[in-house]
Amino acid sequence: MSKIERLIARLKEPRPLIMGILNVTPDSFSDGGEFLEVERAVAHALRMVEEGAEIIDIGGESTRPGSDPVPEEEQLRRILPVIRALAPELKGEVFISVDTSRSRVARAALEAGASMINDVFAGRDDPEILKLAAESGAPIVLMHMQGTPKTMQESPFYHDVVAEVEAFLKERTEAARRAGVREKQIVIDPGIGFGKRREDNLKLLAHLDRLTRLGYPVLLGTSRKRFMGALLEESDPKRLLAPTVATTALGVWQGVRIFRVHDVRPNRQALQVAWAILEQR
Ligand code: HH2
Repeated sequence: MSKIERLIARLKEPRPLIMGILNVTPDSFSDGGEFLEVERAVAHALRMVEEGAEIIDIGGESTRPGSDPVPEEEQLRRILPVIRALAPELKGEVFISVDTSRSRVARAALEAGASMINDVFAGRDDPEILKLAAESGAPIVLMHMQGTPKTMQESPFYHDVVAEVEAFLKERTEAARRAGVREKQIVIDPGIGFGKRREDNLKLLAHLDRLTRLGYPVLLGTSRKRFMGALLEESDPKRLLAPTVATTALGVWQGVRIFRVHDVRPNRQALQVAWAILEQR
C-alpha cells in the first residue's frame, strides 16, 4: 500500500485523530516566527508526533484575518526544505499535509513527501488543485470561508449559518467530484473563524453533527482561535488551551474525525477520553 492509500485507510476508521499545526510563517496569529528555521520546524513536528499527532499540517502562508496572500515562490521557499527534511524522519503511520490553496505549491509538496492537501479555499482560489487531488489520489480538505482572509472579518453575515455552511460544503464536494476527486479522498471543514461572527462559530460548534452526517470525515480547527478569546476576555491566544480542549471533546462527541491543533498532547488526551466514553454508548 502506498502512503496515500494508508492515509485514506486511516481516514476511513471512525477513531478520531490529531493533526498538529506547523506554521512556517513569520506572522501566524499565535505562533508566527517560531518555526521559520528548518531545524526548529522539524524538531517541533517530531515533538508533536511524539505527543500523538498522526498528521502534520505544514503551511507557509498565514490566513489570519487581514492577511495578504503569500506568493507561491515564497510559500515553496518556506515549506519545501521542511517537508524534505521531515518526511524521511516520519516512521510508521504519520503523514504530512500541506496547507495551501495553490496547486503548484501542493504539487511540489506532494512530490517532496506530503500525502494530503489542506485547502482553506476549497478549490476556489486555484481550481487546478482539485485536478491535482484527482490525479494524485491524495486526500483533500475542503473548508468553508465567507470572503477572503484579507476581508473576511469585516462584516460576515448569515441568515442560517449551519444551513449555509452545509450547502457550501455540498457544492464544493460536488465540484471536487466533477474534477475527478473520489469520495474517499474528501474531508470537509466548517472553517471556524473564517468569515464568521462569534455566534456563528458557536452555532457551528453546536451543530457539528449536521456536518458529520454528510458522510465525509469532518476536520475541526478551533485551536487558540479568537472567538474563544472574545468570550473569555483573553487576548493571549496561548492562554486558550483549556477552551480548545473543551471544543475537542465536544467535537469527538459529534463525530468529528480530525482535530487541527497547536497543542497536541492535551488535545490528544481529551480526544482519547471522549472517544472511550463515546464508545460506551
Ligand atoms: N485554520 C487556520 C489555518 N488553516 N485549515 C483548516 N482546514 N481548518 C482551519 O480551521 C484552519 C486551517 C488558521 O490557524 P493557524 O494556522 O494557527 O493560523 P494562521 O492562519 O495565522 O497561520
